[in-house]
Amino acid sequence: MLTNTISANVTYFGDYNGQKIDKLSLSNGNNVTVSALSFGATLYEIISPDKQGKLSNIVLNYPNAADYLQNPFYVSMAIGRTGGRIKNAELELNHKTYKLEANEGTTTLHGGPHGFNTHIWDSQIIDEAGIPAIQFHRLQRHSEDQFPGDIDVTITYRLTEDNTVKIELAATALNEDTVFNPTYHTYFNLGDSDTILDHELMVDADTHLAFDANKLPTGEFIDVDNSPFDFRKPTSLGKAIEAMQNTKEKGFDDIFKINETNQGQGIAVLSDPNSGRSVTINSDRNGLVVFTANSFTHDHMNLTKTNGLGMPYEGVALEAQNLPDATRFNDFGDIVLPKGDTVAHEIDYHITF
Ligand code: FUC
Repeated sequence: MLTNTISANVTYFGDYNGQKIDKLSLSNGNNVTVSALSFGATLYEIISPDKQGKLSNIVLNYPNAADYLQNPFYVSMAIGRTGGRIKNAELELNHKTYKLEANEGTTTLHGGPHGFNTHIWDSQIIDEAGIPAIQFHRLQRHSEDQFPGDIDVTITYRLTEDNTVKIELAATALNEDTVFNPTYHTYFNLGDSDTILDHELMVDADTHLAFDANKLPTGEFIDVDNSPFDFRKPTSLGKAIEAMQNTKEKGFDDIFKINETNQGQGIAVLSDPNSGRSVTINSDRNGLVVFTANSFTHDHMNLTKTNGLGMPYEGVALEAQNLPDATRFNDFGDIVLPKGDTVAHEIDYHITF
């Protein structure tokens, strides 16, 4: 029988608004550690060896809980109920329109101003047949975020012996039909450099979404063929970002539609040739947001990696989710969670070094 090497640890991280924040960690026998905070169910760090065995954190983070809400970038936080933008803060469901709260002009972004990332979650280490896992739980109520009905949400982190971090996001609709399209806003930087310009990215997507001026999807899909959006083979992020310098965004803040042929061989692979580290992302959802942190600023970004300053391209957020605002379009996939039903979505990061 194989011996379980996964161990768990809980430490005090700091205070937020007078409340105690815990940091919960899992480690395996290969010196890989994943830690998450009860504040926002935030993915705080993934420590991984490089090809020489040197340990570094490969996920952007901040030293204090309060730093996380000082800017609009959702650094590695849990996002829900719905990732991405909802037009006019109006959720279409069952031929009705539900008025939500806007938090970006007239748009609801990433679950609105009272989404998953803004709360302190109940947290514990659980035992699953002798293997520890991290579990976060809370009731997200209609009275908090104006989405229809209350949902009971559980987020579970698992770490495997072969260096996969598995994050499961599960919800039960308690009293009304609602929507559930959560994600993790994980920013990776796999190396020792301040930016991800030396990284390579593969995304299994033939198309990406067209947007209007408010970054809201128009419903059209654009072929990646012959464009800087073609990441179907591993592609230099530095070169692709250079090819975007004539755009307003000066990089990527885009939503790729994952090919239906994907069968768990990785919807995306991010690699850093210098450190030898690589992350393969798996998810059963039909979308991936790629945000290359183009608009990161120096101010209000007390990032650990760059000692208190942020900078463009410091990380790349890879957000596995269903295509956004999906109830408005016929072919964007199903995010409806009927009353009484439970759904679970998993996002996996398999690390090699
Ligand atoms: C991504 C982007 C948004 C926003 C956010 C922090 O989800 O699509 O534009 O900047 O990250």
